Amino acid sequence: QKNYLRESKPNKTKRMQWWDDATFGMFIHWGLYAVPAGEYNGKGGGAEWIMETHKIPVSEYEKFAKQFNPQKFNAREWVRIAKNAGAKYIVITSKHHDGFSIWDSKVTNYDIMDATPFKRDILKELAEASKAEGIQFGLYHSIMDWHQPDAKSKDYRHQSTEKPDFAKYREEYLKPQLAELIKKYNPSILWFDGEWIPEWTEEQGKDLYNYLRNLKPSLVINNRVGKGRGGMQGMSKYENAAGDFGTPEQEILKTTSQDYWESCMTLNKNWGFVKNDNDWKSAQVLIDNLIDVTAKGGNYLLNVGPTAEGLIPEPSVERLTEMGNWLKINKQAIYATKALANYKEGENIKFTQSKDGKLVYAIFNKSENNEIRLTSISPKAGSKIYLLGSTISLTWKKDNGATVVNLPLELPGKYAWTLKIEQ
Ligand code: H79
Repeated sequence: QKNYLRESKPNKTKRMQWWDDATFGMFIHWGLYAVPAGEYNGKGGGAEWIMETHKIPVSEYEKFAKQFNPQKFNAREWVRIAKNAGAKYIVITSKHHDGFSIWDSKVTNYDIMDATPFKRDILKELAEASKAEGIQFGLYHSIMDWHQPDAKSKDYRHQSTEKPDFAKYREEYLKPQLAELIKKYNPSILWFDGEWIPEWTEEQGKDLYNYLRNLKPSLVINNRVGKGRGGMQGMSKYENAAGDFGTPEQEILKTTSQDYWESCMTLNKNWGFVKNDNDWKSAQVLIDNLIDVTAKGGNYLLNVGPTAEGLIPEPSVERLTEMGNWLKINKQAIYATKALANYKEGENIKFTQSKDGKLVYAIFNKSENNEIRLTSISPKAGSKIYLLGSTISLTWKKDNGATVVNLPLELPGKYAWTLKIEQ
């Protein structure tokens, strides 16, 4: 057993490079909770948390498995939706808090093969489709488990009166399932959650981290594997916490960070599918978020919650398509870039730079008088400035210390535009 907890910085940089360069991923929350779709016994509330929200007994919740038969599921189609959005990786819920396994697990019968009429290995199909389409494949896995008797946490009412043996769950259920997932589907990322239960400790997290890296050294693992996460802003709150990156949830860091981080966010209100959740973020907001996250050096993991039929909701697809169209023009400013100390100017301009620092990208979502004034960066005389999506070199001048760039009358595409500045 090698100790991966004290990896050298150059090693980590190398291992994390593809992930750091990827910048944009698609999260997928899919499981039995897609069946009730946010409503139980005529009452709304809860999505992937519906079991807890409505205090549904295990034996009742298990019945959703019999109804889980997503005949319209097409793995290739889902991966193409991600790819067409410009996402470079997907992360799907192998098991959420409800404890249901959406792959062919030999460790339990509470899985897609034994408990549902569907009987198709969802993860196998998605792993293969991802490989075929050149998309990195990641798995979300909940440490907390409301179904396994030995996993029952004293924090949740699903606990039984018997004494749960958490160590047994950890050693004989959680770890074997994870080993199975690595062996069968070769994931690039493991994304843990549900680590806040008091039964889980930082020591167990470090142990698990090491166990998994020994099984697959190149794995990228989030910081929820241990107890380091500081609330919903998600960054590790102490030195040497287990995990490779911070996980702000439904929020974006206020500024740049020295640590790797990824902001995960929903497209509407919920992670899992909820039939009457129509509170969709606009394409403008989503693209502004992607720019903001990138300028601050993070990744953006944007979620879809497919239906029990196996479809990614159309409003999600529409927004992801808009993002993909925007990225087709502006991709150079997003992927494989790094943050500038001065990551923004005013409210409407954000900066990124190429890895070698030779190119600066000024991304703006608003301009006045067909010009952009920049005061926080100062290109050398003779520097060329281009607009991404156009080949014409723009005219510019210095004015009172500011750099004033003349924009063409017609800007390519919608939502936001990028000046590429050759320093
Ligand atoms: O899978 C999705 C949600 O179901 C799950 N995470 C995303 C990715 C999620 N679980 N819980 N929440 C979201 C909100 C829970 C917050 C709390 Fe806590 C858990 C409050 C107290 C315990 C974590 C630990 C945040 C603050 C302390």
